[in-house]
Amino acid sequence: VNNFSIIESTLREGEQFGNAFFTTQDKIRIAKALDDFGVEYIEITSPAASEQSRQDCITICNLGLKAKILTHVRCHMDDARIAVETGVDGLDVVIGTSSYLREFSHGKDMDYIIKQATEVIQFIKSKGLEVRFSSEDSFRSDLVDLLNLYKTVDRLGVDRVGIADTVGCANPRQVYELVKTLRNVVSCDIECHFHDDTGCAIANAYAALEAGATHIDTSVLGIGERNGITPLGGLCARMYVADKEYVMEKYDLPKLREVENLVAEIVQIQVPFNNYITGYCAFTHKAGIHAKAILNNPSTYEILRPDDFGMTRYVSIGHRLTGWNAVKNRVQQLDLRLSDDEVKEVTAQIKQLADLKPLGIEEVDTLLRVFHAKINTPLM
Ligand code: HCA
Ligand code: CU
Repeated sequence: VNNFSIIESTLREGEQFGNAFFTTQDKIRIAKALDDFGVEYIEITSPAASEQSRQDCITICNLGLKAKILTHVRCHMDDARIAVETGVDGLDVVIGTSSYLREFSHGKDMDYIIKQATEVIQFIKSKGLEVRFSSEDSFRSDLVDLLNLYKTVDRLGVDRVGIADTVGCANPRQVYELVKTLRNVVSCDIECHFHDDTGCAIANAYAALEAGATHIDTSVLGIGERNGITPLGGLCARMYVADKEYVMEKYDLPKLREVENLVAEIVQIQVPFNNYITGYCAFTHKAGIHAKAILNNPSTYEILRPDDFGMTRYVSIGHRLTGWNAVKNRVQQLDLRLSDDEVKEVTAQIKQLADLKPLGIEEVDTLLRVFHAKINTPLM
C-alpha cells in the first residue's frame, strides 16, 4: 500500500459538520494550511450550493496552490455547468444508487442514472477537466447495478470512480471485497469515502487501499455529516505505520497539529484527548513497566515516533503506578545525584502520597529536590 492520494474534503464534507460555518477567510486559511501539509487534492463545496459558495470556489482556485482543486457536484447538468466555470481542476460527481436513495431521495431508476451520468461526464471531459464519478450509499446498492454503472462510466473515460459508505455501515472485509471486485471491472483509479458511524472509517480506508483503491477522502479531525469521515491525522498515522518513508516524504507531518488546531478553532471544538498523534496523551507513558522500557528504547511502546510529527513524549511519574526507573530518569533530568537505593526510597514516598491523589510534575519535582537536599545536608 504505497501509492495513494488524499482528497481532503474539510471544505466540502467538513462544511456539512453541524458546527461548521466557514467565512471566505476561514476557507482560505484552511486551504493554505492543507496545501502546506501536502495533500494532493482539496475538495470544496459545490458552487451550485449558494452564491457565496460559488465565489469562494473561484477565490480558492485563484490562490495558486500546489494541490489540485476539486468541487463536488450532484450528477446534474445544471450543477456541472456552473462548476466548470469556476477554475477548478476537476469535478467529483455523485449520485445516489441505493434503493433507499433512489426511492426516497431523487426517485430515479438505473437507466435514467446511466443516461444522466453519460451526459454530465462527457460535458466535463469536453472542458478538459478531471472527472470522478461516485455512487452515494454504495454498500446498500445492488452489486450488479453498481458494477454496470462503473463499467459504463469507465468506458466513458472518467479519471476515477468512487465508492462511498455514506451511512458508515461497511466493515473492512466488505470494503476489501467490493474494491477488489471493482478493481477487476474498471481500469481507472478508485476513490473511497467512509463515514465513521461505527468507528471503521480508518480501517475501511486501509482495507480499500490494500484492495487496490488509489484515493481516500479525509477531513481534518474527521468532521463531516453526523460524526464525520476518515480523519486526516488518523489516516496519516495508519499509513505511516504501513510505509513510513513514503508518508514522511509526501506530507509535512509536523504541520498536522497546526491544521487541526486551525480547524478546531474555526468550528469551535476541542481536539479530542485521544486523537491520533495530536491528542494530549498520545505520547504519554504512565505505568512503571512502560516507562522503564520506553526510556531504554522508545520503540518498545511507541509505534509512532513523536519527533516525526513535531510532538514530544511525556513520561508521567506522579501517580501510584510509577516505578523507580522513571523516577531515576527525572532525577537525572533535574541534575540531582541519588543512588539507586535512594531513588527507590523516594519512589516509595511518591507512591504513598499518590495513593491519596495524583501529583503534578511540579509537586514531584519539589519532593525530589527536598529529598535530595535532606540527604545531602550533613547531620549536625
Ligand atoms: C453526502 C455525499 C457524500 C459523497 C461522497 C462521495 C457521501 O451524503 O453528503 O462523493 O464519494 O457520503 O455519500 O459525502
Ligand atoms: Cu460523505
